Amino acid sequence: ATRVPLVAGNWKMNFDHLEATYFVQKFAWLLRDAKFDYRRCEVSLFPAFTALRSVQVLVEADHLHITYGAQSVSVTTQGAFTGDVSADMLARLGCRYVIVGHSERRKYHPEDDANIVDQVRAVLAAGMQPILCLGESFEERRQGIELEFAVGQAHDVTRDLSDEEAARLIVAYEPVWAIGTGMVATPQTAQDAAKAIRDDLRDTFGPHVAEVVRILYGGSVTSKNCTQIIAEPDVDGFLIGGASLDVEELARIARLT
Ligand code: G2H
Repeated sequence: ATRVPLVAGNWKMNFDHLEATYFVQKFAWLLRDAKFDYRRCEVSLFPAFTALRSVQVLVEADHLHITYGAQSVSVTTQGAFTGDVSADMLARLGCRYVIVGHSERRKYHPEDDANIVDQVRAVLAAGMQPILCLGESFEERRQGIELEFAVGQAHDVTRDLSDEEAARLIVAYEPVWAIGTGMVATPQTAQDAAKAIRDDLRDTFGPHVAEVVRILYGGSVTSKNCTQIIAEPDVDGFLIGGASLDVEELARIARLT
């Protein structure tokens, strides 16, 4: 496959704009020292809204090859929506991606599949790419229905997209039981889910979309487990939470991916 792997650091609600600036500078130095090839593997950071402008200024001033995006987005374009941030605002900050439907958003905010579909549409309409997060909880896994569940989530959110829109998707398979728990999925589990999701994309949109869409694994990824998981043919990178807060660890994962 010609898919360039993506290492995405989801900082969640960590790092203010000064900490983010310091992190990005150090991260860029570490990768430069390691002669990191950004064409071989893309690295992307997901700061809080308050740090995005600082990251943009630094990336542009220093001509960094790091991409970045936001962790969520409003489904509306403008107006009386106190506390929300629109997709156009994010696009103007140079965001390439927006994480959509992370399990923490589904849990702590009223984000259901309908809202997530609208976020995906808003991100695409603003010229960015959604990183659609999904994955089963422990209960579905216990019942043995984890693949149907994850594929169903992907299918329900994406089925009404055009082929052109679907080709710009990124999917992050993040089993809820693996998020922040230290219980990483086995490489085979990650591969099985990624393959099932890719097969469904092929059935819905055809071989081109199935070939180009990157499918990430997320959930307790570290430099100790990333090498085995990325060796799987349908896993195209990682969405990394806890380990992305340690700059040396994130640089290590990028080098190993
Ligand atoms: C899953 C992941 C990042 P962590 O939420 O999206 O977090 O790597 O801490 O499990």
